[in-house]
Parts: sequence; C-alpha cells; structure tokens
Amino acid sequence: MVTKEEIIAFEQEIAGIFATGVIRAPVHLRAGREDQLIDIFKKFQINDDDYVFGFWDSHELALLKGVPAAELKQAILEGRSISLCFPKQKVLCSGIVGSLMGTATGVAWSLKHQGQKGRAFIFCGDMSAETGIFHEAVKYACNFDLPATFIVCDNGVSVMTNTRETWGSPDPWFKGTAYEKKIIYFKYTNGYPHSGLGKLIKF
Ligand SMILES: Cc1ncc(C[n+]2csc(CCOP(=O)(O)OP(=O)(O)O)c2C)c(N)n1
Repeated sequence: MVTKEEIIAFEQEIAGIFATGVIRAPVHLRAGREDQLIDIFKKFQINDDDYVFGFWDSHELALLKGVPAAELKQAILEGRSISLCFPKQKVLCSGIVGSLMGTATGVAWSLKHQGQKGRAFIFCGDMSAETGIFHEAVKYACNFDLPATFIVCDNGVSVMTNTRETWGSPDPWFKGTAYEKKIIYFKYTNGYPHSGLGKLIKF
C-alpha cells in the first residue's frame, strides 16, 4: 500500500505543477488526513473486490486503492482531478456534491443480491454529509444492511462556510443515531485551501 510520505509527496508535486498553470481545470489538494485514510483502508482491508466512491478531492483515495501514481498524475494533467474514474481499480468520483451517494448504495445493493464479495466505500466531506441524499443513502443502506460504509472526513468547512455554524449543532446529525453503524467519522485540518492554491493561477 502507498505510504503517508508518498501521498504527501504526490500532492506536493501536483501543487507545484498546478502553480505553473498547465492544468486547465480545478484541482482540490488535501493534506492532514493521510493517517486516518490509511487506517481505514487497513482496518477494512479494502481490496480489489471493493468499490471506492469519492468526490472532487480524491487523489489520496485513488493512490490507496492502487491506481499507479503515473496514471493518476496523467488524469490530473488532463483535467480530470475532480471526476477521477478508474474502472480497473473500481474508483469512481464526481465533482457534484452528493451525486454518487445513490449510485454507491445501488452498487452495494447489487453486490449483496448478486452474492458478490465486494463492498462500497463512500468518502465525503462534512457538508456533503448534511445533504438529504446522504441521509437517504445511509438510511437505505442501514435498513437493508447493505455492504456500504460512508466515511465522513470533517475539515469543518464547505469551501469557506463553517459547517457546524450553518446547521447550528456542534456534531453531525448522525451522532448518537442508529445510522452510525454505517458511518466512519473523523476530523482533520486541511493543509491546502479548499480548491487550488488560494491564489489566481493564469493559464
Ligand atoms: C451540486 C453542487 N453544488 C455546489 C458545488 C460546489 N462545491 C464543491 S465542493 C463544495 C463543498 C462541500 O463541502 P464538504 O462536503 O465539507 O467538502 P470538503 O470541504 O471536504 O471539500 C461545494 C459547495 C458542487 N460541486 N456541486
């Protein structure tokens, strides 16, 4: 499995390339959650049978799922950072908030009813976890005990909006509910701005 140092170095390399203006598309860099992500991949023994669903910030997930760094880098250079898709490694991402929750739940349903080994792992942010579709997907996955795990990576904000202030609660909605059994939750501070490098990059 890729190491913490390799993940950090990969994001730093992409940051350097992005700064030159050659990537003509959004890039969302992340730092500060490598340990938690590695622990989750190890704890669940996420393997070739499993599907990983992510959103605009999924470089680390692709590396952890076994996408070769060179292949990932090429996809980012071609402008696909926010919608990475590697069918061979079963990595599927979308830049649209909430968009893949239903897809991932459907995949989990299918895996269960076809008697296949794989599971669905859906990684999202704290504000995404407050959307209606997240609630519906988790509720459905719980009710039918689907092989789906929702991982909420809480960096406290949605772009620059404070998530907890917005919803008037110090905790996410699912804390203390039965739905927690399908959810892994952790907090981290992102070492990068939400998107890009926090300064205007001219193409
Ligand atoms: C439907 C939709 N609305 C708005 C956006 C713009 N947008 C991209 S990321 C994001 C913030 C999401 O916050 P969170 O889920 O906490 O993610 P994180 O901070 O971890 O990136 C928003 C509003 C979008 N991509 N899709």
